[in-house]
Amino acid sequence: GAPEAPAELGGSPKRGRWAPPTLPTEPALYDGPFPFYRRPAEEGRFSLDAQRCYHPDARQLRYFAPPRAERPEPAFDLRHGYRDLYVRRDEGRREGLEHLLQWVAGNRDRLRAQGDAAGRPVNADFVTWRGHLTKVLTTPYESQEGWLLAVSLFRGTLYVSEVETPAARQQREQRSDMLQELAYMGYKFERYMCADTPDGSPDPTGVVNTNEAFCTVVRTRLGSHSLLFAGEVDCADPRGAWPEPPACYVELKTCKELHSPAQRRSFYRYKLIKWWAQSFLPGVSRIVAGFRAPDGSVATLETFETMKIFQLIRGDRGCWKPAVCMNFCEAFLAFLKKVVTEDDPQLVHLFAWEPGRPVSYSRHQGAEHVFLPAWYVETMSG
Ligand code: 0WD
Ligand code: CA
Repeated sequence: GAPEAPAELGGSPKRGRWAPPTLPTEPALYDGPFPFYRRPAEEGRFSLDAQRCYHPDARQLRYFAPPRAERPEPAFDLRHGYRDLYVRRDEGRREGLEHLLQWVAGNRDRLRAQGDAAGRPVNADFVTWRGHLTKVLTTPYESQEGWLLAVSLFRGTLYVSEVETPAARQQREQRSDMLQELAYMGYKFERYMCADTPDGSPDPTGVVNTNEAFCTVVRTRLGSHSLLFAGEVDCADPRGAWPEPPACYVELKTCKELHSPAQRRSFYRYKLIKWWAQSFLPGVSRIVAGFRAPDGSVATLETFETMKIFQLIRGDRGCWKPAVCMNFCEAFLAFLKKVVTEDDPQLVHLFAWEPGRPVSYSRHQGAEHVFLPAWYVETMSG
């Protein structure tokens, strides 16, 4: 069964005064059997074009077209185009759940027709971005970056939307040119690995525009929590072992080349946890990594099957455990259900976490932090 409810969950009386409950994050508290996680099913797709405009279709989906050899020949030059062929998304524009809500609103008749015992317009306990859940999954093992998640209950569904922490904002605004180039190299790698058509070949000469995105919307269940979330995916493999979405999707990553067993172990411990969580959540079956050489070329390609990653880390005592990540996520979702009980899109509970501390929350009524747009509340109330 599930791990025991942590002692702190009931709220700890401090000198007789009631203190709001918190949720501890220590891995040992969540070490238990892997919880029930239903195989994710694709519920829909949408695209964002070069101008960041929403389209309810798969026009931005690209196709996996890797080179034959593990060592690409001719070499991929990941730095090519950084100065002159790069159109960057305006990251200062906080989009929140906007595009996902556009998809929900556009599919409201179908979502309603799915039938919901509770009579909700959206037949799910939680609606959010996959990236937000990735952060929750990795929390028990994270020691660097905290998070802030805003939560509102609206017509029976909990909406979860990230708020940028002051530290993350500062980091984003002061990102060095070197880090920006590294981010570019990740996108450029996609251009070398993907084609625009199922039978096409990559054309890495064009512009990299990070406004463009293809997103899958999946439905799944973790323990007693039904989830509807969207995630950006890099490409689909029409010829792979799993031709159906979401298993046909391939996640592309770049990483500094590994030179020693110690470096590889550190990669498994600190980086692979994030890659695993991100792809496991929506049922993406493969992650293809390009390991970068110092000159900005790809030295080797390596494929990680999402479902086999736990075998790579199992032998390393003190390494992360997938079950801990999932049990913590289940406990966190239960915590949200327990705390956020008033159905009101104007009411926001802000859940905050910093490494070394438990998850805490604060309550905000009206204007401040409200994230469900008026158009969405109106559309879904009709
Ligand atoms: O405005 C916001 N607060 C956020 C917007 C926070 C998180 C995501 N987003 C947007 C992204 O721009 C994208 O449209 O949501 C969509 C992706 O959501 P997701 O799949 O839930 O996010 P995640 O799993 O963190 O990222 C998936 C991919 C990334 O791939 P890598 O390999 O780097 O993990 O989405 C892209 C990126 O390619 N991506 C972004 N691209 C530009 N700016 C960003 C970003 N801030 N975040 C993710
Ligand atoms: Ca990627």
